Amino acid sequence: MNRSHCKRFGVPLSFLVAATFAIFCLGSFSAAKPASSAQDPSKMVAATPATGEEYEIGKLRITSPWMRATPRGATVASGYMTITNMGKEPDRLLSVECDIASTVEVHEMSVSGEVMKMRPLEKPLEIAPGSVVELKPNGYHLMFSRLKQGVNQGDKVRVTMVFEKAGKVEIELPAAGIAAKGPADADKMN
Ligand SMILES: [Cu+2]
Repeated sequence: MNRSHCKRFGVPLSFLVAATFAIFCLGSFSAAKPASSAQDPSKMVAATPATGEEYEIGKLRITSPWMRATPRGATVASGYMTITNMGKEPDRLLSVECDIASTVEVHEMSVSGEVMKMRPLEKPLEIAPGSVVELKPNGYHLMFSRLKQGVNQGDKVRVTMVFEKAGKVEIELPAAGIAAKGPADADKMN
């Protein structure tokens, strides 16, 4: 083909690529919401957007990791994510480490009278085969205590998680705003 022909299509083509990319991004975002509450893990895998904030380790998939920025002087923070077990055997979260906190525990919420309280799990968090375990506000969460530094919005906090079968994985929790109710990405879109 001749040169002028190529040139004529240069601009519309790049526009087309940009538009396709934008549509893809929007599509990924809208697909992300139902995925976090999906109960069928096979469906969830198909719907998981390739945002880069997902990790596969053995038979486990970790999606939508996030946390909130901490208020000034805070000594604790909590972290959230969704863990899917695509395997046929249960796995358990044995330990979690993070440079910004002296201890990291998995907490659960319980209602005592009319007050919601949190407490460390007595046994390691189990991810049953084929199940989706959500760590989210008012539910299971990673509890970072004795913080060595505050967390600012936009930070990516590196966390090492050790699973009984899947082994060790290092993930990043992007920090949303102090009052965020969902992952950092959702926060940005709002
Ligand atoms: Cu807690």
